[in-house]
Amino acid sequence: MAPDEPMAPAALRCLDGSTISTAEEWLARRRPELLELFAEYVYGHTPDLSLEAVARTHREDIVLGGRAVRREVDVVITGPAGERTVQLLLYLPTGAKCAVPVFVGLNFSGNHTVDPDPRIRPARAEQYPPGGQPTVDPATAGGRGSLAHRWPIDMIIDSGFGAATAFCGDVEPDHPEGAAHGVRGLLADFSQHRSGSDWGTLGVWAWALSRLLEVLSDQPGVDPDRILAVGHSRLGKAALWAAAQDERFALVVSNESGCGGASPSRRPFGESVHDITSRFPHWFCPRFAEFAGREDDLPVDQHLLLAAIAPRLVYVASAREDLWSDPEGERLSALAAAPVFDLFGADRPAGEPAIGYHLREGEHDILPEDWQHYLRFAADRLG
Ligand code: GTR
Repeated sequence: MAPDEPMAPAALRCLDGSTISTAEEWLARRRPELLELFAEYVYGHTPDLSLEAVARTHREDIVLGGRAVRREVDVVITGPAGERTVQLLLYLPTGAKCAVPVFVGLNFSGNHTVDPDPRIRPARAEQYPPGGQPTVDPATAGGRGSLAHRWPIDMIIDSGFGAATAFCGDVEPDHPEGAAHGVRGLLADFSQHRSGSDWGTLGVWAWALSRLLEVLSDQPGVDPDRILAVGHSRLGKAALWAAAQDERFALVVSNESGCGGASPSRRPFGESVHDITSRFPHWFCPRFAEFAGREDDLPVDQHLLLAAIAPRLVYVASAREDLWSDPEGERLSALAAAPVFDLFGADRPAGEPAIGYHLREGEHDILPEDWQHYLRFAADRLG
């Protein structure tokens, strides 16, 4: 793809060649077609799971000098082959006069890395990839608060929002054999063998985000109509796929989600389909790997994932030195999705861009500076 070519495939043209010109046509025809294509070729189909998710409050504490309540909620997921607990860490402002919007996202290394408070239960060793060096030492919980900069809870609370997070390894450990030790292992017909359009870890993480949304919707103090998905990098890919499928998410933030997230697969820059499917074969459906080196044959590209979220809110963020994620590609994707948001443009004040975007200086990470943008965008747009 040359840099100034329009991004293919065209957002407003259906597979049968017909053109979409209204919001109604988009919702009735093109969006369902795109969701099916992303399931078939990229992430795999999300099955209708016969799994029950029940929430139980484990403990509640007043934190941040009285400005927030922190709840640890156990989300117990039960299937024919057993049960699994996803620990949800939820912070809500104590001073709110009404139910607040809440950001929800998975974290990389355990809830105890988000907040140094020793009362938070550490993640267990088996939730990490075997042999992979976890960011923290799960045995001693030595990494308490080590990733707190990614979750600036005080800033989020003081802006009138709530924040909720759970460890991605609680849902399913991040390695090729992780499925057996996660949610998929609870299914009666679980098999480690996958083919074609069978879902992968990103699909399972996205599924879990929808379960967390349901749990949050029932929590006192949370506004169920303003639950906002957020994710960094691989977890940003999962957040986008969750929000594309589940219209209950009012907004999604993609922080440097890169290849398989906001960056176009067709752009020969940064991580390629070959790179990502060789290193992380478990993330996508097996079929996605067949497009390594022939990305132009994919019937979708990632700007269409952003478009599938319209007219709900989307924010894409990049970092200048994070070349592996292709910051320019992420920006071009957001631009290429804009015509779809414009179909719904009557709902937006003139001149307001459809999708939020920023490029900050620095490397691959999610920083308080990024959150400042997300909080401002969400406050402006959610009303
Ligand atoms: C990298 C991977 C990226 C991105 C990143 C992350 O190794 O190649 O696609 O997901 O990990 O999640 O931090």
